[in-house]
Amino acid sequence: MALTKITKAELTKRIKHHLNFTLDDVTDNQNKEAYWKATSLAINDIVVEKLQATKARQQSANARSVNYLSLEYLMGRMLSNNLHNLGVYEAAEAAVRDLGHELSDLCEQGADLALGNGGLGRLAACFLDSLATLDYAATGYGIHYQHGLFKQSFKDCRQVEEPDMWREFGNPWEVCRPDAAQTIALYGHVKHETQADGTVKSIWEPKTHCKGVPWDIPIVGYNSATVNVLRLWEGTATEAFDWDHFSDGNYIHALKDNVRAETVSKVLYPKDEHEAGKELRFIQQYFFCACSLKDIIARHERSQGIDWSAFTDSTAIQLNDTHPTIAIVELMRILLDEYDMAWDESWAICQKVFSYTNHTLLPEALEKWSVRLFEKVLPRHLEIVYRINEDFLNNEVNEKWPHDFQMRRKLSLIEEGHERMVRMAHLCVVSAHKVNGVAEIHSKLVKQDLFPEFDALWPEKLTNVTNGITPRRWLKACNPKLSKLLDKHVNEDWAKDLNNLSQLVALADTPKFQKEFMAIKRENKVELAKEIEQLTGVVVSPDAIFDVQIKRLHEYKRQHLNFLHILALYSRLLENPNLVMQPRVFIFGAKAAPGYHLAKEIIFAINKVAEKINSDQRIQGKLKVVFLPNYRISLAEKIIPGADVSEQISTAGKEASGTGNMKLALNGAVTIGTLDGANIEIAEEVGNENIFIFGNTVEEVKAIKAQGYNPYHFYETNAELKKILDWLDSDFFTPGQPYQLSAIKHSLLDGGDPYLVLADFQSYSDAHQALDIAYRDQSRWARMAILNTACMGKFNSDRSIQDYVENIWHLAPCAEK
Ligand code: 26V
Repeated sequence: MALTKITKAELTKRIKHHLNFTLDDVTDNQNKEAYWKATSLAINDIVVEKLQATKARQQSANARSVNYLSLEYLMGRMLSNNLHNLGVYEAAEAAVRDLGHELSDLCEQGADLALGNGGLGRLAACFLDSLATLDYAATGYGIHYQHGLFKQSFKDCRQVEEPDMWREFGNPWEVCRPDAAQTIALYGHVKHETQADGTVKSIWEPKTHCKGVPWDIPIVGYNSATVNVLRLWEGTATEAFDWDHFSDGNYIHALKDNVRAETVSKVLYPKDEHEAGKELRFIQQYFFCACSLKDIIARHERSQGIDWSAFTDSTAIQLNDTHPTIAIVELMRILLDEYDMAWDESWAICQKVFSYTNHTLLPEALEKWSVRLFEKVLPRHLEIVYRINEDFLNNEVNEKWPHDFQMRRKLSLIEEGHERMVRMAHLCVVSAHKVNGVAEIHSKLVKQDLFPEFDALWPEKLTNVTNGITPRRWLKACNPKLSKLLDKHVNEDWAKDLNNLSQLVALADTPKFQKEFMAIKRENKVELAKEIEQLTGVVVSPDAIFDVQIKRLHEYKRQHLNFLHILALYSRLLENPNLVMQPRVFIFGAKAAPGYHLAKEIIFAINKVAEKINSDQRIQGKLKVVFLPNYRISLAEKIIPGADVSEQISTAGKEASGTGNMKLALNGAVTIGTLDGANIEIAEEVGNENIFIFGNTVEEVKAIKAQGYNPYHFYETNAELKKILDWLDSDFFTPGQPYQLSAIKHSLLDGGDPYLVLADFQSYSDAHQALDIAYRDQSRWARMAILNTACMGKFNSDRSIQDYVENIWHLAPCAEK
């Protein structure tokens, strides 16, 4: 029963049941919220049945499973996705219509689960979808943050942050499981006891404890029998703690402890400049790793008893970036201290179980924690880290590079300096059996530039798994019109095997198909234009090119390069109002980390410039700029189907992969991008004539930096660039208040332009000109757009998961017989 069979009548009955008995809310027929909830609860009943069957099947098969440890999951909304994956969307649509509602409206209700910052968190969500779709036994582990990523609005063109209140109206999909709560220890000190045999045993005497209560969210596979679980831990005080104080009559004190324990899962940290030193973040990491490991071990024990040799057969643990690295040390501690296992045996188990994905090369983003903090919060774990380091340096490093002090210093898990730091990535690479990057170029740079010595030590360890996206959410559910067209022209189920879209290649030159394809793009643009007007008040024409840059705001992603090009276009239009060009709408969506000053200045500058350009009659509506507030999954789902152009313009070598690039191309947007991250593989798939590549390559970037880069050279030799940069110092966009936009100019010239914005400007501008010409040839553009959709098969996250399964996790599917 891969596809759930349920009739409209049955669904109607179940929805009514929940309206009556769960929500006690039948009076207001217009209450969309109530109908959304009742529909979700009705669907969840089906999901839970499948979940129970999945558990039983996986248990009886003794299925080897992967445990995905991630501090972030960007799940978005769940109703539409679950309906599509169950194959009951149409039935639900009919049922809901009978009750007086449009299902698409109800699918817009409910919180958008934003328990993550960006690409890394969304990747985790896509991977869970694919794991269930391919019938693999898998559990996602993370934190049940009370507040996810902040809500963004603009006030006087500046970003304002407000707390995300996603739990305000409840989440019909999740269920609390107090029976599976875990208690973990923190702080305190280590006692050393000499044993009868003369060995010394370390005994951790913690100062405090914290309880983790799990919330389970079901993960429904597409057209499969599997429903897996995402288990998110919430922090609470332990009962023992509470009752002690309570019986003292010290109720207030007891509550205070409660508050402290709850702080652990209070808020998701936004990607910020300085993460080191944040004790709470470190505790969050340990809290969820320790709870998850106890849960994994308990699950193993339930099925196979305490058999550690079987443990490595049944369990794989994937670390999503270095954030859950402490899990490695925690498993060592459990084996050594709680199960009295020998060091070598414990170490062998850890190495077999763990693997690690690297998601960034940016030096400032590579996690380090101070030895001081480690010692304070997890004193026993620090001892273990020291021992791992000692063994590594004295054995592996010393054998390969005997008495090479420099090499020891370079590879050590401990960075020496005025503050000694634990290098989490080194700890991962030393401990894991596989380390992967997330796109070909990124993995190559991980080997060559980031960890060349580790690669020399263990040539098989470092590998690549190119990222992917789930075509269920990112095409089937978010772009129903295009989906219907694909259903008509593609023989097999493309949402299961995206490679089937290659059948469209044969149609790319057919005028009739081109017309159908572009008519849908236009309808989607009309929808998007409405959304834009609603969100910003700006009216845009669907005949313009919709040029989209949606991603976190960061200098390396170069929203300011896009911004400079907009200024150049504006300048050209002012100089020549009759300039022949297709009208263009530049659409931005991005949140800046609250502490990232320049990123916020870039948002301000784009909004300020947008104000002037959008109301300038002289340019006859040829140029519009909109910055959509509160970019998140549900907004992405509206923007992507209506995009013509996808901006993927990071400095070569900086964007590990990117996944927005894949989502936009899949929906028929043409990429303008650098040879960076997955753009390179996208170009390989679609062909160079169907993508606009510009800018310096990784090698050229390196050469420019090695020579000593001088941004002033471009300022002084490019008159247009000089003019627009000088605008930023004037009051042209901020009447009466000059210098308000100067921060960008300053960072590009005197700040040294670390991301080579000026070096790539001309090439970017030329690529845009070529793009404009291509767009005006409607049939040529239609062909490009179709081929982009047709050639995205490789970027199905099912393919990524299959790569992980074959090269790293070694799972077998556990499907229904
Ligand atoms: C972390 C930080 C931390 C502090 C300073 C600024 C900064 C900038 C970037 C990061 C990256 C964190 C890891 C991450 O989210 N990487 C993203 O992972 C995606 C999924 O693999 C990938 O597509 C993106 O290219 C990559 O940036």
